[in-house]
Amino acid sequence: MSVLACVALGSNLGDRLAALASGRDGLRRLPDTVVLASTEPEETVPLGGMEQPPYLNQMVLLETELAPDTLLTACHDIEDAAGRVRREPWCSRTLDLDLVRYGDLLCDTPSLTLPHPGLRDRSFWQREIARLERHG
Ligand code: PH2
Ligand code: MG
Ligand code: MG
Repeated sequence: MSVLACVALGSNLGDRLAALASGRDGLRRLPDTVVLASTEPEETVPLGGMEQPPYLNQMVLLETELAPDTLLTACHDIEDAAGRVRREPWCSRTLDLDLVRYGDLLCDTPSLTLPHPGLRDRSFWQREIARLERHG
């Protein structure tokens, strides 16, 4: 059974556009997954109170047969392949892929909360999802 999922991409280090492109490529290569639509990259003010460069953010709509935890692990593998170094939470990153929605699934486990809790206060994610929903 396939599910519509939203993955948020973010980058604020190095060549941000190239990082987002490698994230989209990684998603396109996933098995049993089709990228249906992406929003245009948009520059956003860094959230979280740490001094850091501005982000480019983008949202991708997928149709996937992967289970949510499998999709999340695949997102982390794509981040690692883009050279992401994990330091403290909310620090600058070459590429961040967050699973924001997985169909209508609600879950709250130590490794995955759906919908992503950041959706409540990230107006750019809400706006991007609204654009993707218009895609049909
Ligand atoms: N991601 C963060 C921390 N702060 N700020 C913006 N504008 N965009 C992000 O994607 C973002 C952030 C940690 O994941
Ligand atoms: Mg994030
Ligand atoms: Mg993340």
